[in-house]
Amino acid sequence: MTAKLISGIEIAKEIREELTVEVTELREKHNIVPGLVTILVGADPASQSYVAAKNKTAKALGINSEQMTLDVDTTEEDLLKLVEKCNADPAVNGILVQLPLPKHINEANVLIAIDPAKDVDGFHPINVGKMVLGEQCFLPCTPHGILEMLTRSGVETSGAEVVVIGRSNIVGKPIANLMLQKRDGGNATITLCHTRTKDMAAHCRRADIIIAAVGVPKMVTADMVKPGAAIIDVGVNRIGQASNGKAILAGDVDFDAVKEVASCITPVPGGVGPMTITMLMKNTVQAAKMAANLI
Ligand code: L34
Repeated sequence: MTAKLISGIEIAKEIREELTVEVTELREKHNIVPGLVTILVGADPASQSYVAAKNKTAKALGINSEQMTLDVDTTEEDLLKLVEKCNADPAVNGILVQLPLPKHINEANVLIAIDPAKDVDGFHPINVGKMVLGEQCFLPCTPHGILEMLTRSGVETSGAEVVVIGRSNIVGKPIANLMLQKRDGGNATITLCHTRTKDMAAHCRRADIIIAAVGVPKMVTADMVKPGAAIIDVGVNRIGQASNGKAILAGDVDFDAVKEVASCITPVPGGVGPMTITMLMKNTVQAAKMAANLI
């Protein structure tokens, strides 16, 4: 069996077309241009490429996007001052501070400083709390993207056994929470596995859907997958460098072997990554509409 490919590039394109209509309408009917600020501290190559992609995508959609790049030695105090400035600027609807931050900066202090109404990453404790309660809020971009991939490609989640591997605040915890809720892409039975899980393979083999978000290349092997399962690979691991200098990427799933067992699977690259970027755009448009009392 060869699994159907769930293309993040294709689904992201579909959502961006919907967003283009919304952004055009905001501009033409309400004279509003959504504004996004992305803040990058330091020069980590992966973070640089993700933030650049976010700005490029925003601009292509007609969102006003500004990237602020700060020196790796920037103090927490100076970063907090910049966040405050963006909080106070009515032209800024969304603020994104790319993670991870350098070690000398306390991430929690920075995330809590962002105005929850501009927290398009959905990382502020108020938005995390609302998400867990199932209230209206900004959903974190990667989990939000995964829900869209599952629903738009017709993967049944209601009553499904889902195994999430990885307990990060960015992916594992929120996707587990969202998929157990009564909502589209939800109503699943969740098992959340992590580094201390005994016999991870046994849990995985029961799963109708596996969501791998661990950061270990090719960790999910074919023998861990039930025939016909749906596989969402969140890992973007840099495993080497090609002769042209480009990074060689691998997911958390052994794609070539697992695709012979699964019913559908997301690739790396071109899977969850592009969806993460696109859901940031969706949240930014939502923030602009909320600021104008349109929703
Ligand atoms: N604040 N920090 C904040 N928000 C986020 O939502 C993120 N994340 C994660 C890391 N830190 C963050 C991202 O933006 C991961 N992430 C992210 C975004 C995009 C891509 C991967 C991770 C992506 O587009 N990946 C491409 C490959 C890009 C490449 O060549 O490196 C893909 O096709 O998977």
